[in-house]
Amino acid sequence: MRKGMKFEEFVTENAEVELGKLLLSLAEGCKVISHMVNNAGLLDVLGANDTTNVQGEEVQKLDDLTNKILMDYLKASETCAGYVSEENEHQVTLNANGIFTVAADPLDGSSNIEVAAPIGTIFAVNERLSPKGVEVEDRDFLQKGTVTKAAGYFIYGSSTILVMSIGYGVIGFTLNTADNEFYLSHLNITIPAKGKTYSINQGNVEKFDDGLKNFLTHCATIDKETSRPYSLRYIGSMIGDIHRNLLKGGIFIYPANKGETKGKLRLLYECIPMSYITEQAGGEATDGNQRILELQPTGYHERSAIFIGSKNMVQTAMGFLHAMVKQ
Ligand code: AHM
Ligand code: MG
Repeated sequence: MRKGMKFEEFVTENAEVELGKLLLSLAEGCKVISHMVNNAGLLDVLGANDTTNVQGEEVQKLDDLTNKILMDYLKASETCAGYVSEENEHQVTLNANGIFTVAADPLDGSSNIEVAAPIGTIFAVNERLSPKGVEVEDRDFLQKGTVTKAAGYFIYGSSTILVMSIGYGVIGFTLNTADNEFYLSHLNITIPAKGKTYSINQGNVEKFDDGLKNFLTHCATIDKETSRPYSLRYIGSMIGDIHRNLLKGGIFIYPANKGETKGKLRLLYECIPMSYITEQAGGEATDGNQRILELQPTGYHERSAIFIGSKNMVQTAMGFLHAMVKQ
């Protein structure tokens, strides 16, 4: 594996043939999405669709378009049996003879579309459990993150970058706008064990449990030895925040409100793929009690609290949450 190699070359040399076909199709679809996002102001794609998704959220035109693009390209892969996403209430069979399923958030952070902040596509690939030749079933998708076959995200920021793992560490490919090809740009991404950044919607602080409030106070307390106070960085786009923390170190938190156990972010196509990538890069991800990858999904659109990022920071946060650390 060498820097500068084409994504296609990487896939041919490193992934099983069937998985390779799926990943190549996905990347082709995301090139189209990247172009659309980059030129959004010039195309008639900004704004809402006048519809709501299964979660009652306003659907942006780009949410809908990107969902359709992903479905078309994954169908063309011939190896992707089925698809579920933030925009689809139920699973869709794409290729009855396919052997994988994909759970995706086609355009995460879509409230940032109109302000040109980073947004992205998140995906997780599983092996289907039902027999080939028939429609896909719930069990093909509702699998723990510990058996994820591949996962990653495309970030559409100042560059378009694909960050992914097929179970052997994390690498990144940058889209070269000159020839519209992805090239290996980030070899062996590892998240620093300590970071100096915390990412959380601090505006919700009154809804947080005391343990979390104490952790946030800890982050903002001056202490030269541990380089505190840490910097608060929150874009409102999970992909943007986690991508930064993955490369530079940090913790991203989307907690449950006081007295609740679920947060805002969806387990299947947001928390599991981002946790898979983070663990593959040497970091940690938990819902506050359990490793995210060990949670058994029970519904496509189920939510989870998440604390994800640098090992030491996640562990310190858990200490505060469980009141094992005094300030
Ligand atoms: P979306 O999938 O509808 O775009 O929502 C998910 C996004 C995340 O990317 C981000 O971290 C979070 O919502 C921000 O939520 P909030 O505005 O409550 O802080
Ligand atoms: Mg999302």
